[in-house]
Amino acid sequence: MRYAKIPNKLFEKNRDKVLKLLPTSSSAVVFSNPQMPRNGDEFHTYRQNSDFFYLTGICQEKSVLILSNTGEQHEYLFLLEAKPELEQWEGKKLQNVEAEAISGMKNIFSISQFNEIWNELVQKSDFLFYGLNNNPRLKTDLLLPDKLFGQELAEKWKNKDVQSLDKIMTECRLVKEPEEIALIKKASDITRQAFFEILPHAIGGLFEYELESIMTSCFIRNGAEGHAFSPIISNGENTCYLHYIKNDQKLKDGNLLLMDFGSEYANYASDCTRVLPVGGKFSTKQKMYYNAVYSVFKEIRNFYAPEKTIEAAQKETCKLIQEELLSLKLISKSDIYNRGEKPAYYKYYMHNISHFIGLDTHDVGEKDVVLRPGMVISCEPGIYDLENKIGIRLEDTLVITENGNLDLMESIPMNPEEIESLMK
Ligand SMILES: [Mn+2]
Repeated sequence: MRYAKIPNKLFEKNRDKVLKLLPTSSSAVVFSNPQMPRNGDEFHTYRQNSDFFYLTGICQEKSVLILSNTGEQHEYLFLLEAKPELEQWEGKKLQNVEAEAISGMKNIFSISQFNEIWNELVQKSDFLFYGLNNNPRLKTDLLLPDKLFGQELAEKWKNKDVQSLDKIMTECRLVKEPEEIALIKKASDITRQAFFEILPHAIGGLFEYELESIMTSCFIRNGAEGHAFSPIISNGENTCYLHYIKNDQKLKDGNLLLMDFGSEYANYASDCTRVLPVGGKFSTKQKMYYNAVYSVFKEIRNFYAPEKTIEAAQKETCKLIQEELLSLKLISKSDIYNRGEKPAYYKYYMHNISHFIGLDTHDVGEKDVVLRPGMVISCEPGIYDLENKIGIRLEDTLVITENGNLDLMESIPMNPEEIESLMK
């Protein structure tokens, strides 16, 4: 592990939360992520299934967790056998005693015993749950093993109630424990360091990917796994393309540089966006746009508090952005009244203000979830004007607190004057 050991109390708490939400006479199975093929005989760098990590802290492939309330024993962990002939090539695999220290689970078996134990538990259960990444934004044609297993369960056990575990997992993962917030803070601090390392390199002539390499180096050097998501490093016109990730253009003095990036530490994400003037000085027009987004950011950040929703924040943001667009003379009052299919602001602001952040950058939870202390969200207003090659988005990672929120990225400079003076 590259990260400091996480107290296994966290994973115990997490399992208890899920067990409490399971109806009487339930057994639930969660699989580790499969190794995803890359090309040739290579796999992509392994990343654990977020639900599996949340419940076990185990980052090894071919692992399975069962949670069941049908008998004395509530937890079963299955691991691949650490055979010398496998370890010769792949390095040491987890021993039971190590897996116990990580997860806090004592009831550990070989993966070869899974079918037998699962089938016994099924006999005693009325409800069967299978782990499934049901993120509504995930679009894939791949038939993933957890989905396949769920289909098989439903076909095989017609007399049982077979369900996906995702609603229960969402409910549990939405509110972060203090240990989780500490990990997101650590990821945010590493992201902050990368910002400062990049600052002197935001100069014409360098390529966007050279800045990416500084980021990557800073992340890895500080114990992060790497990027929580493919970083967006764009300058000029490309700042207006929301998910531009090619990062292959040359920086040009006088352009804006937009960086949407974040490190992933112990599988926890951070998410930050900053905009710099390439060469160190914003033009008058760029600064007008920048200040428009900056003032929306400051106002909407104060909106986040318990009982609010992302949906409500979105409405509020759109109102604020509309006002700014009127001041910038990008839209007129008559554009607002004579709107077409989309409101007038939509041409310049077309995305959501927030998403939840946790083990996934776009973490579980929908826009109508009522915010509670311990939830972690992004705040990211933007204005994109392709004609002027000005794309500005400003984004921090926030923790909802009893009285409002805590901005984990407050110390990453956002004030345009401060940015200019740092770049001198
Ligand atoms: Mn974001």
